[in-house]
Amino acid sequence: MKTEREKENKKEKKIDLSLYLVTDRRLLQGLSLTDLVRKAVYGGVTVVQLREKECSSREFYELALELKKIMPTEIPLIINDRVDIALAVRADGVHLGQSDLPVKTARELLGQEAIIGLSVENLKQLEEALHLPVDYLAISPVFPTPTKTDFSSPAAWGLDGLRQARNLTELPLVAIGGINEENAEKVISAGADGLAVVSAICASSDPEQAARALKEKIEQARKKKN
Ligand code: TZP
Ligand code: MG
Repeated sequence: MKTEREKENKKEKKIDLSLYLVTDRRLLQGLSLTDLVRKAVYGGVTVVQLREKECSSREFYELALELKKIMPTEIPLIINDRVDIALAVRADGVHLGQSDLPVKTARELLGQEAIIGLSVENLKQLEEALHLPVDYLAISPVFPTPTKTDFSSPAAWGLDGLRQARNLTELPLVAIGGINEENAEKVISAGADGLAVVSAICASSDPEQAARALKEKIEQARKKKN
């Protein structure tokens, strides 16, 4: 059953979460961040999240401004963790983890229009999130991944966990962690509304083609479902 909060959120925005790029400059194969994002957008990504774990606030801010300049307005720019940066650059939204600012505080600061996503690492966090003013949840990590290892829960969700999450909520779900061309269809078939990837696009020598191939898998999986 949908909570009042879920109903409210559903009414508010339509976000295409199909192919959600999470950036990591450390993995780029000789491209600048803006070139990576340009190519990924040509290849079909539908959301871009700027994720920076090591740089100064000033650098984060400037990178976000650069991305905003080159991204088509219909592709949302989401800032990882930092509500202040999202506000400063007027990004489309923020993606929060369990140890970032509380979702309610972020919502108060960013307003109703902003897109707010939250990573959930286990069922307890998912159940708690159903009462929060979020627009989507990231099921994190769906598979183990070397790209991020500091999870509070020891086990990855797996496809069964993702199916279980799907049965508990109608909130949009993005799966993240270890997703690639090989497993993309299975992840969509298990109930994800979208795939969030870091290395499958950032570490590719051809990010445009990598995005296109993932997008095709998503479309194929959706066709099989219907
Ligand atoms: N959050 C959960 S898993 C992850 C993040 C940022 C990293 C995913 O990276 P990859 O390379 O797509 O497995
Ligand atoms: Mg975070």
